[in-house]
Amino acid sequence: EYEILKPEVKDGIAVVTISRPKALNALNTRFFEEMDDYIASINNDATIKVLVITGEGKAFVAGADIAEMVNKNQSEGSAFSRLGQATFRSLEKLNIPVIAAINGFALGGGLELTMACDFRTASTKAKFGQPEVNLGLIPGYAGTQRLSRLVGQGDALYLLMTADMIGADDALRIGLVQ
Ligand code: DAK
Repeated sequence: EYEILKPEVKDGIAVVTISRPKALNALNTRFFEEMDDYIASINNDATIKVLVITGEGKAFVAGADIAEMVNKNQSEGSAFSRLGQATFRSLEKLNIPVIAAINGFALGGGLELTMACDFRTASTKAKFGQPEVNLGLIPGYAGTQRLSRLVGQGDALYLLMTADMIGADDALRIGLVQ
């Protein structure tokens, strides 16, 4: 039983909706546990040919769950970071195409999640950013690495160091979305 993920399958296409709209689908420990389980189930199902990931409401994912992170000490923070890195690595290694269907805010850990997918598609309402620096953090889930590979070092540093949010047109222009 998932609390956060809403999975569906139709004609070999799996669509999983991240559904915690009251917190703009922010990523907490429960999300990573459910996503690990879900990825394993997709891996074991040869009838599924494509996976689409999207978010419910006005956000795709507005980042890691700040309310959960704020109480962590150094070793707990480190474990939370490694947990997300492992989940996103498993997603990246899935042997079917994975598409992020970005319906709204994709910030921080949310943008990192999209970058572990093979393709990113965006609605005109989508907003992208790496605002970790505003919290005194750097991205915890390998976003620094994936972002610079996708868009080049200049635009990656711009997003990481300014925390600016960009819209879908600019994301398309810099090659962040297809
Ligand atoms: N976490 C938890 N709750 C969040 C959230 C988040 N990231 N983003 C939004 N929410 C909650 C809000 O607190 C609010 O809850 P209530 O007050 O209603 O209870 C609800 O979602 C609706 O949000 P807003 O009222 O703020 O909605 P608006 O449309 O006015 O604004 C916004 C939307 C996306 C501009 C705004 O919510 C916002 O700025 N959100 C925070 C964005 C953000 O800073 N995200 C975090 C990025 S940092 C690491 C591990 C992980 C990470 C880094 C390091 N290590 C352990 C090393 C990852 C970091 C990040 O992802």
